[in-house]
Amino acid sequence: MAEETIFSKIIRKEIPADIVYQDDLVTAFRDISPQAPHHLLVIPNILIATMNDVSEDDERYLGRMMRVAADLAKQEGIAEDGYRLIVNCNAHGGQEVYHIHLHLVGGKPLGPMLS
Ligand code: DGP
Repeated sequence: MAEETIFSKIIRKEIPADIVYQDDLVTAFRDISPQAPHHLLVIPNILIATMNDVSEDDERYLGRMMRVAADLAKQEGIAEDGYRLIVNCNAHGGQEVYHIHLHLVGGKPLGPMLS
């Protein structure tokens, strides 16, 4: 069983976060350390530690995360110019928080890859 992270506390509103969207499946909030003018995180409301742990039963969470990210990009006013969605996995992927999260990053040209 994976250990809870700070993101579980954000979902339960036990610690402050700039939550921009929440429903029965996902929560979205502003990244504490933004890498671009717009940097949101979209997470499932259940603990899935890494992409390696995603099961068929989790598909509705993953699907909702993608759709909500697309809606938020429009809400943030960055959909037309474009943006990037990123999921980091484990050490080589640069994952720091072991509760999967979709980064929604935009508001400037991002180049070929984020470092
Ligand atoms: P990753 O490297 O993909 O695991 O990214 C984790 C992101 O989570 C990183 O961009 C910073 C963000 N983050 C970590 N702790 C907190 C927190 O307590 N609040 C918020 N809003 N973001 C956090």
